[in-house]
Amino acid sequence: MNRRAFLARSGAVLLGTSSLSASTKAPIAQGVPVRQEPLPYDFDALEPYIDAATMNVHYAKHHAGYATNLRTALRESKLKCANVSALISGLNTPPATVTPVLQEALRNHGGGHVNHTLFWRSMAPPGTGEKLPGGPLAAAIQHHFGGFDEFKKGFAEAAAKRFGSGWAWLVLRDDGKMVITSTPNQDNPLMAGLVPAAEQGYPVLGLDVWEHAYYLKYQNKRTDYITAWWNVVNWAQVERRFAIVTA
Ligand code: MN3
Repeated sequence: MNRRAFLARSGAVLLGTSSLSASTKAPIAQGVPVRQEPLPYDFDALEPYIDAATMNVHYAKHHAGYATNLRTALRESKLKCANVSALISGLNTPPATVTPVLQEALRNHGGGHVNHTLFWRSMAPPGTGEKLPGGPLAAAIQHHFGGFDEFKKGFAEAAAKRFGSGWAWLVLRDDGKMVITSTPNQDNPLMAGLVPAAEQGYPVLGLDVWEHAYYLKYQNKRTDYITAWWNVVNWAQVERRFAIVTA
């Protein structure tokens, strides 16, 4: 992971350093502010694939908790942060005010906040968007995986096989390859030096496979949740993120 390249692309303000933010022409849409964005749809809008009760507790309790704890950790670290994506990509080499305990808190809650922000953005009410990815993203999936069905199978496998809590990802690596990866807990592929090199890259799509994401409706049947989730993927938004990371 090339941190400088990430900062340039994201227009980020990292750890109080603002020199990159004004001059870059890179779009900031990949950035994640420290506060929760409003959900772009109602809690019940993803029914029947993701139920309203799960959405409510997931957004208003789990994600809200990560965001609150992130702000506490930033305050205790004496850090200002305009873009949490940039923060977590540089967490391996934090300033001296960040103790190991605070670094761990920023990793868990900063990761949790970024991951969930990307997750909400990546979904839309069923039937309202494209059923399949199009444009350059479709071409890239064809090139790197041999087809959409092959990609879908590999991604679903990564999500199903993640032991315990974590995420499955479609990422674009610095070497230009698109790969499917998986991270434990709230780790994110942007966390250079904290996640294994093979898992690193710019997230294009992520799926939450913590039990809190599906247990109320699907109980132990994680694969049913994964199968259902494809119906609410917002491909237009995923294509947009792909355009940003390949710009
Ligand atoms: Mn979650």
